[in-house]
Amino acid sequence: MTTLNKDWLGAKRHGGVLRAASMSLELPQPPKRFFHHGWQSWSLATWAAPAALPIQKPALLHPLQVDPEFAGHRRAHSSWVGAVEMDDARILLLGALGLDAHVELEGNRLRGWYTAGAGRWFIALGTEQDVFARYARALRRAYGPASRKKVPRVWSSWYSLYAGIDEGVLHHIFEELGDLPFDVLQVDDGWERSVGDWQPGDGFPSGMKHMAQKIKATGRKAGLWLAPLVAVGSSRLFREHPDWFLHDDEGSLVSAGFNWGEPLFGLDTTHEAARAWLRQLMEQVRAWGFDYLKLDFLYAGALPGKRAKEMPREAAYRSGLELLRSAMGTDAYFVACGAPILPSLGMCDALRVGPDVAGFWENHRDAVWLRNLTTPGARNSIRTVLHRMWLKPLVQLDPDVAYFRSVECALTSEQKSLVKALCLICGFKSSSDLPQWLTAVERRELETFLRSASRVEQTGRYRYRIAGQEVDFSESVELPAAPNGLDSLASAFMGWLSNQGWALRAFDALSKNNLKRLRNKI
Ligand code: 9PG
Repeated sequence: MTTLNKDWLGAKRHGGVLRAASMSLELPQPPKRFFHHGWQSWSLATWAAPAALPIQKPALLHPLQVDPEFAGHRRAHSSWVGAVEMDDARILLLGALGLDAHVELEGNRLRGWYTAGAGRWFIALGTEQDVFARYARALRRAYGPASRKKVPRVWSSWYSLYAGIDEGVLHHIFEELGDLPFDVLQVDDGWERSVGDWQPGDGFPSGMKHMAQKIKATGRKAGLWLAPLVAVGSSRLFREHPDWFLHDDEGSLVSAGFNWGEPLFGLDTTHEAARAWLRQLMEQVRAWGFDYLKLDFLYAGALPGKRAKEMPREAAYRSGLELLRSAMGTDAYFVACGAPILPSLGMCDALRVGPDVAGFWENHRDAVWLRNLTTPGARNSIRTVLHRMWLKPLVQLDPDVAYFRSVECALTSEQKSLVKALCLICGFKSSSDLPQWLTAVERRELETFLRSASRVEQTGRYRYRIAGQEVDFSESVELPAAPNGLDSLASAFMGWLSNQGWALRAFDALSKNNLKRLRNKI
């Protein structure tokens, strides 16, 4: 263990890179705030009180929303990088340059450790902007700079029709999109037979090559969503090859969470047969004609478990990503989503850096009762994305879509503007709005957004000037208060209910009804 005592803070020159299995930095007193960096795209990143974050519920979703090994950690925990704000407003940052690293705060000690031996640590003290910029530079030396490909403007099917898509409806939408300046039309979840079985489902009788051709005939690139490292229990892939999936030391399957009304399992990316299958899958989607791939639920390849080849889970994940990248080719545009942050650097063109946006601001059930800030919602997305902006030199940042419609959207125009501003700051523009749902004015606003090249300046921790206009996100990033009174009763009940597979299955059935309703609105 390398220990630096508090006198070190008074030294003239701080910072630099040290190699150690664990680090302990002594602070003069407990800090005012702690920077928590969540494990994967959807996990919360935020400044908060210097204590453990409340344990989010339901536990059933921990593998899918946070690093499950640290979901109940009793001290303030952060994946790869933590920082503290001291009394004099200076920021001390402790960040790993390796991949199997964690940071925690206990009282006046900021600690970091690697799970598999010694690794490099970056330490910096100064203003927030400065220490994060320096850490990003050190990471850039290790993992390379952000992709130099032109950031595409993307229309995606998810945030309008969700899984309720079929080829007829998509063809119709492509026609209605007309000459809106999108570079990519991306088919999201809903095309596949099943999560694990990446063949077109019943709604796509003409096949995916035909779908890609239809898109390319509009003069744009074809995009496709897949979740190659995860499978639902009912998929053929899982039933035929349970041995390709992660197991624990006792031989039980490792949970990758619950979605699509079913338990999920994560692929062992070190298993030779699974790797051959992954390679073929990527070659197949490229042969279909898709050049933009949104690979989702990638965390499933980085979960704790026993692997065919023993190695740290982050290294196993990264070798999976290396394989996916080489099989798809460097010319494909690769968006990593639901992806552990540091282990994805250098492997993808863009990285989703926050939870899903949604056509609403915040869900009281999730935010207050379940204390879960990783679920879809514009506020959750804004909060986490803003705390990941420092990653910009390392990877193109996908903050998710902006909304221009009023149909099927409960966001106020001010909230929509904040989401739009977030996209402009990231420099990544996408939308799922159905042209049929837009008024003439809204369609023009979308077009202006897609064509705009805005000058962005950061003027405070949560303040930006975009094309001369001040945007203040301070209220958006505030954390919900702990539940009390009736809310704490509801919290206990919902915590229990949301952890029941049958209840999640019932939610899924309800959402299927909603899909039918949406379909009837086209
Ligand atoms: C398709 C979607 C969209 C979306 C992705 C991902 O349970 N969860 O916490 C959860 C989070 C995100 C999520 C699904 C479930 O959405 O981010 O853009 O592609 O999958 O299913």
